[in-house]
Amino acid sequence: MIGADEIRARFARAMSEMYRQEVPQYGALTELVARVNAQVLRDDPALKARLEATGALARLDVERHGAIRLGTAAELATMRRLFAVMGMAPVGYYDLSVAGIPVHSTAFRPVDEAALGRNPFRVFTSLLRLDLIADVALRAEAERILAARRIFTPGVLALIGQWEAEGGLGDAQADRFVREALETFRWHREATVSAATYRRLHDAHRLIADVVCFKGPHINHLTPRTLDIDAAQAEMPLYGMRAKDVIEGPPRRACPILLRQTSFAALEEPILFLGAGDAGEDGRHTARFGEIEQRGMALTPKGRALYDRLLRVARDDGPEDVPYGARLERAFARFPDTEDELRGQDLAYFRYDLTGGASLPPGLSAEAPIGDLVRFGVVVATPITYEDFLPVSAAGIFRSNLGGSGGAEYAASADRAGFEAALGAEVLDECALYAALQDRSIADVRQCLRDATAA
Ligand code: OOG
Ligand code: NI
Repeated sequence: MIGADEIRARFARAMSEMYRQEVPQYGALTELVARVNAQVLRDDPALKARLEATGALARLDVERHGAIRLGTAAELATMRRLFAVMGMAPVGYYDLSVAGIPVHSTAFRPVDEAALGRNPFRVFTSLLRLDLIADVALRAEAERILAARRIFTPGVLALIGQWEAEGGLGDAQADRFVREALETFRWHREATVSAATYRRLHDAHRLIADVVCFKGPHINHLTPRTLDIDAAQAEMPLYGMRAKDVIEGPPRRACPILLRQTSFAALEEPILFLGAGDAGEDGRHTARFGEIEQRGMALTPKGRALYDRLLRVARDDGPEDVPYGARLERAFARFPDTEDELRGQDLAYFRYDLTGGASLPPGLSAEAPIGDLVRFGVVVATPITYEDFLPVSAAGIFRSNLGGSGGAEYAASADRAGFEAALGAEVLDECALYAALQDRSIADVRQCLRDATAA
């Protein structure tokens, strides 16, 4: 039997190869990021040592996230089963209607530390919300078109069923699963609708056309992780890529938090509409783009609330004549930027490990406050990496690839229950995952200290 981690690693590799063929600029982007990362590691041996110690270095070269947009509840439910074969579970609920984008989303990803270390491949997965579309006739037409398509191959459905029944796949079956699953994410230049239908859906929202008019949910980007997004952003024009103006997320800091992202504009690709004679009618569609990300530490609910507040300050309350980047810097001056403060004020999650050398000083027990154990050098605290996404940033990425204006306004309305009903499961709470990792590391440290004292 081949384990879920191995299947995920094979799939991520195959997806990356496919996307490099489909979108050559993605290949250039991965080269750029590899160069920037190598430079950062040369310049910062301390960072390199830390990444090595936490296993983050080993996964860096293969680390990718992608994104897809689905049209129906049934597609989402089957996608959950497909990702389960690869050890990927739905984490988090993201409501993007607040930003004028008619979707809600989750991220399928590995959850435990060992699996993340093996291959942290994740897919930001959105479900189109036809309920937000006011035009009843158009909504019905979109539903009818979506109901007729089959985005999964019979082969992959059979293998998912077999995995569920038997709890695993053999080597050859795992390879077949990867091949068959990949078909769902492939680009098809043949639209499933006429030019007129495409235009009607496109006029309601470009995103609706992207989801409804094609045979499947083509992977729309694949994102490598950089250690210095400012350097990578500055180099993008040298590779002929037009990066979006603003890096989404927090500003550059001494202690990186959460996630910073930037993208290059979607390509205009030739498509072929249905009908209009044998050859079909030519059209053009923009959907697929490139993105890079830099990951920082996961924030506690308290830290996240501060992040959200300062981001609002930078967006809404900043003086109009000051550029956004400067407003962001100014707002985030109020976010502590040393690890001691972030830990002391309970703003970020950390994992704790024994330093090895130090033994318990007199007067300190295994049950002492963890902060004391760190202060006396018994224990070292390392920030836990943020493995998830940010709704405001995601909306910015969506928008920059929908040709500027997002178009319609929607009455903001999260519908987590509706999303979970479609998914056929609850989404996991990301903070609970980080807290569990932190708590387990503290419990392990204490147990080791108790054992050492008893010995
Ligand atoms: C997804 C956009 C969000 C991210 O990294 O936040 C995203 C999409 O355009 O489908 O990928
Ligand atoms: Ni992305």
